[in-house]
Amino acid sequence: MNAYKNGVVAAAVLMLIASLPASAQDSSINVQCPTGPDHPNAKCIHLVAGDGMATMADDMIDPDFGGAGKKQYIFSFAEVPLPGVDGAPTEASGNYPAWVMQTGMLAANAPAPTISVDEDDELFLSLTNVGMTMRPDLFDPHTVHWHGFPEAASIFDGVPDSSVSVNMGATLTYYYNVKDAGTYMYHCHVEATEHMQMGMLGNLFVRPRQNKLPAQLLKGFAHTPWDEATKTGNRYAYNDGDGSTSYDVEVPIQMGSFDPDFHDASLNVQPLPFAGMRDRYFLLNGRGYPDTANATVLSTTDPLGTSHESQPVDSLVVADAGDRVLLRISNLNITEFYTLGSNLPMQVVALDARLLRDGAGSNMYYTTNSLTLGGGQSADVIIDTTGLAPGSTYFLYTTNLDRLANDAENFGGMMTEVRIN
Ligand SMILES: [Cu+2]
Repeated sequence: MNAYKNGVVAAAVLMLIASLPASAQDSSINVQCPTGPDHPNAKCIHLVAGDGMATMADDMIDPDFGGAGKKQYIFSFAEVPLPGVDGAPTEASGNYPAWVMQTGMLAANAPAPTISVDEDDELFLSLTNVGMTMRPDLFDPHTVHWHGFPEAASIFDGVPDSSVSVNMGATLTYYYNVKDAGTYMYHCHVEATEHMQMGMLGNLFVRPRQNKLPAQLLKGFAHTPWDEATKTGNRYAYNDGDGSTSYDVEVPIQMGSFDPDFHDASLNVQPLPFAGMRDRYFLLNGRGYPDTANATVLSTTDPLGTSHESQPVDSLVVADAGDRVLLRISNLNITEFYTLGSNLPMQVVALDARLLRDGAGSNMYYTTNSLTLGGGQSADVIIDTTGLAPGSTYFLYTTNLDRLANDAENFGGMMTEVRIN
């Protein structure tokens, strides 16, 4: 290209930049959220990636942080409002990028915010890396990797070898054209062993288009479409065609665990004990029992004195007798297999986001009292509470009994309650 052409291209690029809105021009912290007839099912989410603190379910009191429960240093994601929503500044004000950095610092959640989308949605997921406040020596990028999910393009897969990662102070908007219903999970894939042990793990659900089907009989099952406003109608885990995955109550159950020595080494800028990794806090959705059965959001005060909602997702199952409870179970642990057991029969209708059907379309569902998943696996389980006595309580618990513990304290860990109203 000759010098004249270079000059023309440079001028054209300058004109293009000059025509962009001020916020996009001034900052790499922004969201893309298209509207209009080309994107009737667009859904936009803004996640930040960084660090934070979470509270474990033991009685340990750390003099540096106060309050009962070991304060665990984590890396993870948090959701921040879109521009102009819920008190966030508009992009036109020019204040949104600074607000995102302020709001996102030390705001990490365990687990990462639950993402639930409908089949046929277009998801525009903007990820901003706000850096690790307690580890300013780290320059780690982050990504979002949807585990086992068909992608629109490999650049949105989040595996750093084959797609781009998001550096500090930068944003990437991931695009997903959501096609297959199921129970998935997501995590950061940068330095995956470290970032996943540190907590960059979240629940991800895709709800089937069968929920929106006009009222009709599905092989004898009387279907009415789900209405989110009135919470009436039928909902399903999958496009089953026969109502066999319908449910009344939906509960995410992400099994996991933390090695406090690894997290403390990270907070204290020490060599990380990869080879000696040994998890001692056993968790459902980032909490040990009895916190798993606490229906409130858990908050943790960060080392700078600000309280953040650190563990928003409880695992308490509350149902009326006769309800069908859908457990969306996953394991994203990097070292351990986990077994979840119950004295209630659990009907497994799907594994790894695939409905259990044989080649002839017959149901291959099975009923069990224990389910074992390795890291990266998921299962959809339905518990039918017909006939259970109102006021009774049942348990979901790991049958690896040494994991019913919060570090050194027994009678905790990977367990939660099923309460019948
Ligand atoms: Cu990461």
